Amino acid sequence: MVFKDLKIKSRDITPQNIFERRRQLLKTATFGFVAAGLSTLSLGDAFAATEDNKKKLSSKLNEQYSVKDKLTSYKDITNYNNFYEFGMDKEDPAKYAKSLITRPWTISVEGLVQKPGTFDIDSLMKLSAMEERIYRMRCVEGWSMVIPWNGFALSHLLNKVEPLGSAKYVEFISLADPKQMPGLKSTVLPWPYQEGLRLDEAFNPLTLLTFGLYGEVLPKQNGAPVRVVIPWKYGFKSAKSIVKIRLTDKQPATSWSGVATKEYGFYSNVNPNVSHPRWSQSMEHRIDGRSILSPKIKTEIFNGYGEHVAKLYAGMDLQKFY
Ligand SMILES: Nc1nc2c(c(=O)[nH]1)N[C@H]1C(S)=C(S)[C@@H](COP(=O)(O)O)O[C@H]1N2
Ligand SMILES: [Mo]
Repeated sequence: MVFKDLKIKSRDITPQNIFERRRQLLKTATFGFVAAGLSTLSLGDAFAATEDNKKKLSSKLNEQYSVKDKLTSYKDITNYNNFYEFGMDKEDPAKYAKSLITRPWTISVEGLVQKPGTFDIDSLMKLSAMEERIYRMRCVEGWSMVIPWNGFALSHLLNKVEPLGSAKYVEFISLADPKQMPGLKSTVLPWPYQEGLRLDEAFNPLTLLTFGLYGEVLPKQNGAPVRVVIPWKYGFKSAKSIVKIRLTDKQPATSWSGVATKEYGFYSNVNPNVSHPRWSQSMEHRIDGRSILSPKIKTEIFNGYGEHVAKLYAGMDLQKFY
C-alpha cells in the first residue's frame, strides 16, 4: 500500500516532511485520490499536539506560477519575520503574535465598487479553489525566502464586488488593535499598517490572497488569517492580517512611504538596478539552509517574475517610479 510508509512516529514528522511527501505523491497519483487518502491516514497524530490554528488546507500545486527553487524551511519562515505590530526584532512576531485573535474575522471590501460587502473569513476561504504557489519573497533588507503559500488569486474577491470604472487603486488595511498587538505602542510606523496596489497589479494572477503556507492555515506571525502576497515586489507590500480592502481613484498612502518616501516608493518592484538610498539591492541572502557564509545570489528584476508582470510597467521609468 503506497501510504504505508507515511505511518512514521509523530515526533519524526514536521510539517515540512509531510509537505515534501505530499508533493512526491502528487507527482505519481491524481489529486483527488491523494487528498482522500491523506485525510484518512493517521497524520492527525502529527498535529494533535499543535495549536488548533494549524489546520491543514487541501490545495493543488499551480505549476505555472511556482518556482523550483529550494524551499525555505517552515522553521525559518515562521521564526524570522517582519510584523511590526508584534515588535521589531525578527524573532518578536513568533513570540508575541500568539495574542492575535483570528476568529471571528471579517474583511470588508468597500470604496469604488458596485457591491461592497463584508466577508467572513471562513466563507471567504471557500470563494475559490485553494492553490499552492511556491513564490520567491524578497525583503528590502536584503534577504529572501522561497515559500509555498496557499490561497487563490485576489481577482476572485475583487470580481465579486464588481469594481467601478473609476476604481484605479486597491488599498489594504491591516488590523490595528492595541489589546492584541503590543507593537502598536511604538511610533515607528503609523497604524494601521497600510499598503496599496494599482488596480491592474491587484488583478494580476500572481497577486495571491493568502490563507496558508506549507499546506496549513497561516501561522499568526505570517499574517493570519488572511494576507496578500505580491512576489515581484519587496516584502513590505504584502500586507498581513487584513481587515479592510478599499478601491480608490487616487494612489493610496502607504505606511512605509509615509515614514521614508525616498526609501519605500509606492511601486517597490524588486529591482537590482535601483538601490535603496543606504544600500545596494543587487544581491540577496537566500534563507534556504545554506551556510550564512555562502555567497549571496544575484537579485533578479521583478524578482524573476518579469514574464508575468513586466508588461504592467511598459513605458514607465522604473528609476523614477521605484
Ligand atoms: N501588517 C503588516 N504587514 C507586513 C509587515 C508588517 O510589519 N505589518 N511587514 C512586511 C515586510 S517588511 C515583510 S518582508 C513581509 C514578511 O512576511 P513574512 O514574515 O510572512 O515572511 O511582511 C510584510 N507585511
Ligand atoms: Mo521586508
